[in-house]
Amino acid sequence: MTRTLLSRTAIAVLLALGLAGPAFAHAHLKSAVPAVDGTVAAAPSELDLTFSEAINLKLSGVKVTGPDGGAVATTGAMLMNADTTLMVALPAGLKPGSYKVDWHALARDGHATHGSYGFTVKP
Ligand SMILES: [Cu+2]
Repeated sequence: MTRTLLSRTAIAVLLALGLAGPAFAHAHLKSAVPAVDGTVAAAPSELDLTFSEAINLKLSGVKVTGPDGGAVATTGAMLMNADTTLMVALPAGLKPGSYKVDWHALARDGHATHGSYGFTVKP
């Protein structure tokens, strides 16, 4: 009796773990505009970061560093595409050079992820 109950519990736990896997994935950066490590001919007016999962706007964000090492002010962060794409506006007329984007994201399962990439604005 006890043994049957234990194995039933074990099976239930294994099933729950197996089913929980895909539903509780972390938010990984899938793509970005401008592209990760890409070069653009004109100064972009916004950044779009698309994640593998829906993210929490208040607990996600980006820090952009310009060619001179200074912080670039971003504004108007919002989510699109069923909350998987984070969009932030950039100041007009970004100077040519290399930019670094440090991002952090909180997925709906409560897991935080972060990373960084660069993009270049052509002279
Ligand atoms: Cu997760």
